[in-house]
Amino acid sequence: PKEVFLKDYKMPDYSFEKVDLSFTLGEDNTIVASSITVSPQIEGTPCPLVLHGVDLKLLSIKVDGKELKEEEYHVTSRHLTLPAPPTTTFTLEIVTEIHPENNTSLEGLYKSSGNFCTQCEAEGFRKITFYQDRPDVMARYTCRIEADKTLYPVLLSNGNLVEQGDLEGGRHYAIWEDPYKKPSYLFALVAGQLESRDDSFITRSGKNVVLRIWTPCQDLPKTAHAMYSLKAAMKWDEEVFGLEYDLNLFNIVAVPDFNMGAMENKSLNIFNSKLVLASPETATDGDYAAILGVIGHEYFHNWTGNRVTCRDWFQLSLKEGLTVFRDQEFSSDMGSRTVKRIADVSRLRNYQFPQDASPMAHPVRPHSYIKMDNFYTVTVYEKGAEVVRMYKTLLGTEGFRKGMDLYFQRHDGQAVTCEDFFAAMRDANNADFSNFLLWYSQAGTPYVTVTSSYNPDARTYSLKFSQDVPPTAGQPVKEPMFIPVAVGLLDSSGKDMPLTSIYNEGMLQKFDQPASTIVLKVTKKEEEFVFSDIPEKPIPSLLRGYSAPIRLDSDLTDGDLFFLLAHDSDEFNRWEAGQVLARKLMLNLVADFQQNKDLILNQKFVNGIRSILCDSSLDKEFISKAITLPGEGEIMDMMKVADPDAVHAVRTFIKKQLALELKQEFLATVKSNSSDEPYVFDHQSLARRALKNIALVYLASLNEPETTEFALHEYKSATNMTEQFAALAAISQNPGQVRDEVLSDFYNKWQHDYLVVNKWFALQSSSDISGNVANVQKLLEHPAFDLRNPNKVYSLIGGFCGSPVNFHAKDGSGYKFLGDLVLQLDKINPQVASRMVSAFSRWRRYDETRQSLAKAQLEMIVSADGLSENVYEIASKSLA
Ligand code: BAL
Ligand code: ZN
Repeated sequence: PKEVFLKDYKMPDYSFEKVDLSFTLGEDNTIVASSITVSPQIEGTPCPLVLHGVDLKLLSIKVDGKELKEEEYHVTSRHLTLPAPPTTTFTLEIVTEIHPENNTSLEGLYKSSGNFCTQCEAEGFRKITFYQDRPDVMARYTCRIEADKTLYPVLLSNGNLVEQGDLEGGRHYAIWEDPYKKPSYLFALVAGQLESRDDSFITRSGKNVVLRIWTPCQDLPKTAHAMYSLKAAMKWDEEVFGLEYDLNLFNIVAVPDFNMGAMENKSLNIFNSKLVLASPETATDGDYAAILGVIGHEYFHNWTGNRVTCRDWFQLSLKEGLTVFRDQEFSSDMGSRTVKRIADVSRLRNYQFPQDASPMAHPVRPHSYIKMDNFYTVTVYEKGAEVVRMYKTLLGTEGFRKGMDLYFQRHDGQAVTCEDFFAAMRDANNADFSNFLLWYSQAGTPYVTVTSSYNPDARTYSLKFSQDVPPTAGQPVKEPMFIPVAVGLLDSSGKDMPLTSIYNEGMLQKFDQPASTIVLKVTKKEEEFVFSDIPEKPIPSLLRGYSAPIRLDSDLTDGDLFFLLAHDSDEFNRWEAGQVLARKLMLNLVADFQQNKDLILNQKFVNGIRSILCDSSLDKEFISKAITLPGEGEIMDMMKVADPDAVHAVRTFIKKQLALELKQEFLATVKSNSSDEPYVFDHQSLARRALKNIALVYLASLNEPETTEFALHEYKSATNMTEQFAALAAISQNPGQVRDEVLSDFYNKWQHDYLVVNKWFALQSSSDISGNVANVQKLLEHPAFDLRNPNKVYSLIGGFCGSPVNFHAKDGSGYKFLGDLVLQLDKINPQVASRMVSAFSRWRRYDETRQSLAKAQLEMIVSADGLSENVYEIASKSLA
């Protein structure tokens, strides 16, 4: 397979001004006719025109109305080339035949539950027609859709509906026109039996925008929250970034078969139905929050992605990192900022850090790829969002907004690069960012250590930083990064000391106003910062709000950490202090476990958890996060050789021990947070449910008849999915008859709702119950399971890979299960198969036995006949 490199980027040889598409949709085939106005970049200079095209049957090709002779073009399995097209502007007309009815890759035009829909990002448009399928080719599109009127009464595409009518033979048509230039990846078409929830939004300049969310009729009642989220997002973007919607119509369509979460096609967002449909009875608070965030995310792309797009796919984080940052901020403003930050940082640590330390480690802007689909990663998205967040940390809210304004002023309607974003931020603020761009080009999580010292005579306090970026594939040696570290100093009463000046690299910086938090700019391998006028030895609160995506190690003692946990004014760092303590404690217990020592839980830790749990001044959602132990993956990630069994045993031990010692407190928590009120998705209510649910998980871990009965009562009396599912999950921790009965009761209740059934699959597949691979094998045969549906695969197979003990079972059964399935899946849907094979990429982190078992599966996969490029890239890079 051919690798594409960023360094080889070349402008396209031809620009496309206007594209008229016409689709004749049928049951046995679809005919796509395109008419494109093509202009050479340099007039008068002969140059071949190379169009992308995959799985297309070419029916005809004309230039300026004249059919081309066979010798005037040639077609391969990937391209259509015109070796000598006209050297001035011309019209190219192409007719192709495609087969959406057989397209299981869910890329290009395909069918989902009988309806037609598209997914073109990154390179799916080439499965629809021959085209320069790259984001820097931006054109104005019209789209005519013709189909059977009974089977496909609704015909949608981008932009405005300009014409529609009936045709002979029970057929009808619609013509859509998008006034904005766009790259092919933003093209969309939907045709099917759908109905819409309609609403409207008046923009701040007074424009009326019609909003429509389309689903099959029976799902319409479940779109209320999505509509609420859309309107909230539209308002938020106006208020926070001054960005207004630019058309009179905004459509969202929910489809059950979708590789990703959702897609930001211009004015016609297509969503995985999981991220649109919600009712209190069927969706959890987590689902509601995800819908809010993703509806916001796709809407925000209208400016960050669509109006200003990427020059090439290496720049993906330009739109994704920025838009994730925007959706994170939106969700923060709609709920608890601290809790959202905690959730985002946990996600980064549990998924991105491991990727950054694996053979698949890549910079936020990758240098190369075989299949771009493989780079829609937590690094490009989540670490990319952290990079954007650092601009804001460095420039402040106003400075960041100035940078955004300049970015749009300079680049509206263009396809640009990460440097363009950087330059806008820098120029709008006259900022000195020195080596900040390294965040885009260097992979690996920087490791920063801090040592502190206090000089009582000079009343100075020094923080010495040392940074190291670990080597990653293709990048053995790294430069020091530009790391913003937000710092506060606590006095002995727990209050923030006023900070008045700082000395660094021979420069004394005095602040106009004393500050409680300042942002240190750490740019060198070793660097010291000295605070003056510090009356007593402080406790430092480092990396407040998690101001940079790094691993931080400091000389804080356990006593300091308990102090921060109790007093830090930065709530994120209060949580973090607890997490640092828990990680240390867990790692020590893992060592004990490995040496067959008795496990003993530190009483100070138990007391710390108790005091958080019982502190009525704290936000309940914050408490639920603060009493949640770090994930097993996070702990394994900190070990030299990851030991899933030991980590699992230790985490289970601590959980049970806490439940034993704090049983009365947990019981009281569940009782005092129960409510008969109807479900409302607001912060206060979801915080209450979050706290109640975690308390229930602790209690049920005891596996005593009394606690199981208690959880069962919660399961039976729940009136919403958040509480019902949490009770089910709590009970399911313990194998046995109760578990089996409750799982089967849940299925019987919800078998008609595929989204709920997916939760049921995921709960079972991700279970830690030993030997669970056999259950998962059985579930593959369940009538509700289907390998062709990505959500089902993510629930059942993805869920299984997320269970460290079972996926990494020492007998290799988990690896074999996945290896076999990857090959089956690859024949159906390479993108989904390649996501699944990623679970192997960290195989070197484990002991030798596991290494050789996982490696054997990867070798088997790589050598399989007819393997997709998607799976080949991940599997071969994992082996490298
Ligand atoms: N652009 C792909 C889906 C998303 O990130 O919005
Ligand atoms: Zn996105």
